[in-house]
Amino acid sequence: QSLHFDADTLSSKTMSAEAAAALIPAGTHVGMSGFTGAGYPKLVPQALADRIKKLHAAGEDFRIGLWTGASTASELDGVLAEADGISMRLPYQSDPTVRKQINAGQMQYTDIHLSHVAQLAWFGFLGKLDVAVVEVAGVLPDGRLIPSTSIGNNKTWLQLADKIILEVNSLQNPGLEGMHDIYYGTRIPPQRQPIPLLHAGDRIGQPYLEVDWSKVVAVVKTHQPDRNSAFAAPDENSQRIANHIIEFLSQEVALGHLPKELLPLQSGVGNIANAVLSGLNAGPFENMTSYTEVLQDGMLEMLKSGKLSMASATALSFSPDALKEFNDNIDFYSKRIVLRPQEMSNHPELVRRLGVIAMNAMIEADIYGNVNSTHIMGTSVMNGIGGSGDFARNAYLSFFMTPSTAKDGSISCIVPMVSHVDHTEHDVEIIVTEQGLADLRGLSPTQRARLVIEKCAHPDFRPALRDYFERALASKGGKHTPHLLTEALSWHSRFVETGSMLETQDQPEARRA
Ligand code: 0RQ
Repeated sequence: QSLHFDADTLSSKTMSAEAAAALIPAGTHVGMSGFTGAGYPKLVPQALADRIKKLHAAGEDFRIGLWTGASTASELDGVLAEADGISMRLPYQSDPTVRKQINAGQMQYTDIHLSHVAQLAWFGFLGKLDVAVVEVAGVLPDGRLIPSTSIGNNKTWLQLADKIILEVNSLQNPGLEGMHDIYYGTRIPPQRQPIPLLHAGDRIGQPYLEVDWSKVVAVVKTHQPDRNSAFAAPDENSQRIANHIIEFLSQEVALGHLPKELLPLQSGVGNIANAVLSGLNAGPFENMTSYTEVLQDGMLEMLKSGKLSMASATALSFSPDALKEFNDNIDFYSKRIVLRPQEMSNHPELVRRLGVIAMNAMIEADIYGNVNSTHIMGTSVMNGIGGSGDFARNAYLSFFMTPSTAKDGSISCIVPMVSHVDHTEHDVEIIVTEQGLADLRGLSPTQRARLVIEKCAHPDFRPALRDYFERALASKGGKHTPHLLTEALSWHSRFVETGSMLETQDQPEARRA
């Protein structure tokens, strides 16, 4: 039951996006819905961006701190960044304008594990949340809210914000009702209790979001689609990566390390992840489950084929074709999908308990198994850590995957030392490129280095990696994790200077001199 709601509440609070945007003060923290291009507000951010542009033209300062679930779309991140309206962004983004401004030093960005965001807000560590702008799929006669295609941090935003603006999107499928599971049992320490979820498909909460309607200052009606980006068909490298993983999982089943239906799958975003899921869909495993963050096309196909019996996530991020399949058969899918707040979909306690198999893409790994998921050449952020850390550290098996080279072969994705660390050698178990798979479990750093070089590096870079490692081992430094400190990041600086990590003929000699 939602507080302060009666028959007139909805109509009395309904207004235009412009009128609603006018209720957001300058300098505030605004928590918006949205996760991987799903369930973000479609009209209020645009109206706010227009207002900000006018105020800037009149010489007034106006920026907000923008908090979301994860990445949104050009109608949210894009327009607000173009209006120079964001002072601080958290916790994950993938928008080209936002990225450009962060890397130009014009926008502050704090990149946070996605499961941590809600608790950090509750602890008060992020400051006060002033306004929530949340898309919902509908409002029940008693005032409770039917969540949209993502939940993300919406429960927390609605509970913590002083003022709430709701976008009610009539284009979202009414059949979403009942798919969500909002757990209201979270507490902050020392009141915390175990979370009563034992299987990936368990429901431990309720299908609706509660809201205190005395805080709702505006309701805006919308009828707009989510971002719905299409995926490229899996390329050869992605397929090879997928094949290595499936072969490895089959061996693990044969060894008795995994049950034949595997353990709940987590799959990151992007084309490699989708290729792995396509491979699993065509592969030998039956009756699989998933406990993941974002449900993309690949998992929908697995649900359709019956290979996946159920899927848990916090967002539905589909291509236009997959969205049509989902909408046309929502009765089938809604029985097999549970959407949860991101603090639950990514919860370390649950990931550990369920024994999730985590599969995430990366930018680069080093020979010792440290992984960089976020930074190009150590300084420019790409997207953010997202949920990869939530899953990698707590998973039963933790895979990181990448093609062995980037930018037409000029960059090796296996390097002597990563230029930024998101996942340390302690959190990374299996590294996979199209060249092969390195199973690092139980190995020492030097054992890992030999395996990563031989199995994962591209042949164009393998000799130089062997050379680096052998010279590091022969140097007077420690033999546990051998490095040549003056050379460890030279591959990156060579790329910055010359546009390639590949050595020219005379470089190795020059370096040894
Ligand atoms: O550049 O866009 O200019 O072409 O990085 O690389 O190969 O297209 O791979 O789209 O899967 O992204 C790690 C960024 C991979 C992503 C990352 C360049 C490459 C290209 C993208 P262009 P690809 P993907 C849970 C999991 C963190 C969050 C996460 C990511 C661009 O997967 O953000 O794991 N992960 N979430 O050319 C320089 C290298 C490079 C490189 C690739 N070594 N050096 N550039 N690129 N390798 C889900 C969520 O949290 C939502």
